[in-house]
Amino acid sequence: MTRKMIVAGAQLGPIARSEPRASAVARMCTLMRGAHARGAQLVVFPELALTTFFPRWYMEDPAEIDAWFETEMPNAAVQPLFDLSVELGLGFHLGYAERTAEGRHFNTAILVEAGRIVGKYRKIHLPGHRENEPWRPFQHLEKRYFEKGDLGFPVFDAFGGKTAMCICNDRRWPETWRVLGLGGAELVVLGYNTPLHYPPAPEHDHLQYFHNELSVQAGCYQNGLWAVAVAKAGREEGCDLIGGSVIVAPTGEVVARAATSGDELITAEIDLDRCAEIRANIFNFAQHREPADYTAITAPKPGP
Ligand code: CDT
Repeated sequence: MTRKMIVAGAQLGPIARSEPRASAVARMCTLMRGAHARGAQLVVFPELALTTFFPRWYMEDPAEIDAWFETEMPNAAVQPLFDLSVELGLGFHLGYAERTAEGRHFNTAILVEAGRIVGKYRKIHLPGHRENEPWRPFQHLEKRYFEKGDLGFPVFDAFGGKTAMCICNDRRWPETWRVLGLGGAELVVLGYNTPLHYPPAPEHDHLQYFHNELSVQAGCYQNGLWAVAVAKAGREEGCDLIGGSVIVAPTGEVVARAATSGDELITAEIDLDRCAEIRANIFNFAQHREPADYTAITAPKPGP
């Protein structure tokens, strides 16, 4: 049986603070229909895809904060995505803010096959800060609004292979990719919201697109897997978010790249069997890894 399939990245342009979920979902449904027309079996949406990137604002009122979170998945607002998944036989990956029944808050992503949730991940590397920092032109308060994910880095039997997720800042960490690679992942899907301007080190602003591709390409090559990395892009509430959504092969080569900062589909045919080109050779973990010399990687981190 062939392990080839067409995957799509559904980049989203800006979502306004006032834009209702129904509007974002309608845009996503249009992209799903486009992906289906191109023969895709899986479409990947960005991180926190249902709303504007709300961690850019400092909030104290719990009710105001909770309004950005989903308490059920699926729910009425996102049901059209699930219905379309069944109608088109098209799976999807969706990032959203999750509030659990116990009142815990996570930056979450799911995998949906034929309208059914088959995988869930909660973001582990939470960037930014906890308190208001008025010197910044915009905040990045993920450490305030989310708990660190508690599901580890799971790998799922989905879409005909071993499929896994990470979210935005996770992609910059080699540990993310290596743990997923060790778990057997053949395809990693991820969404991101990456501002063009990084207030603590603005001298790196011109490198944002480069660092995105560098991270994803290295993760793919060094672990012999495919990735679909998808942006929320464009000028959102005065904050420029990079686009640059990409599909990357196990060789590290970019096989599809977005050209705009708006709603845009990218697609590629991927062959999961190509992971072996790397895994049976240069990065044959069983033959060549030396974990006894890597203990510093898992040593407890020093205090803050
Ligand atoms: N969403 C997210 O994780 N964004 C970060 C921005 C840089 S850290 C403030 C990223 O790694 O792209």
